[in-house]
Amino acid sequence: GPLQPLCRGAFILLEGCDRAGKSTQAAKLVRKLKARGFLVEHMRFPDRTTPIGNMIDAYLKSTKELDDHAVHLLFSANRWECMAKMKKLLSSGTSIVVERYAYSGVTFSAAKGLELAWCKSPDIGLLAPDVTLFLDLPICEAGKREGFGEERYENEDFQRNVRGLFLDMKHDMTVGDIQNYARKTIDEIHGELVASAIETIKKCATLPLKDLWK
Ligand code: NYM
Repeated sequence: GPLQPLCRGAFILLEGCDRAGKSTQAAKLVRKLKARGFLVEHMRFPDRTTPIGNMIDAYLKSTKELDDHAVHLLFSANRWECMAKMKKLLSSGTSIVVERYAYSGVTFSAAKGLELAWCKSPDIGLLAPDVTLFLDLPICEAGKREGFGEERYENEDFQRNVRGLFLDMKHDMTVGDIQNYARKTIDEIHGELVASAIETIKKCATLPLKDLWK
């Protein structure tokens, strides 16, 4: 008989400035999706567990200095080295909830003054997210959160620049849709993320995977 089309998983991306609640929300989202019977894995960038990720970790903790361009390329390489795993998961029907991706890559480096087009180019052709959910917490709130200031980039002026650059990329991130999550409770945000994630999983099940910025 005719072959059943294989349902692929969805690539669900959470983006935002530092301390916006991405880790909290990603963990809650993954737990909820699993409880509803979906196959899902949680990933985050940078993936600090690989040799490239080790270098990035040392840079973020300021135990190592690196040229801005060089570290930008390391962040991108850290995504490329995960492509095979991500493609395999998605094609076998497992969805992935990912914290940060190329949008963080571009905004953080562009906020240092690197040219936007140059920043985007090493990430062209990565897997494209099916939906990008931007957690937009006001920077003054993020600055009050526990741990803010521990790592490189965690100061309010820099984060304000990063946020502006994220907002400039809104149109581009609308592979799915971007929403304003400011001034809502953890549970309200969670509810919206669950709804978007499930809608995306259903919508993408039989669509081909896409390439980023191509
Ligand atoms: N970051 C993250 C970048 O500068 N470029 C990138 O490509 C990515 C993925 O690393 N301040 C920055 C943003 C964060 C820092 O992120 C580490 P996290 O989510 O705190 O582990």
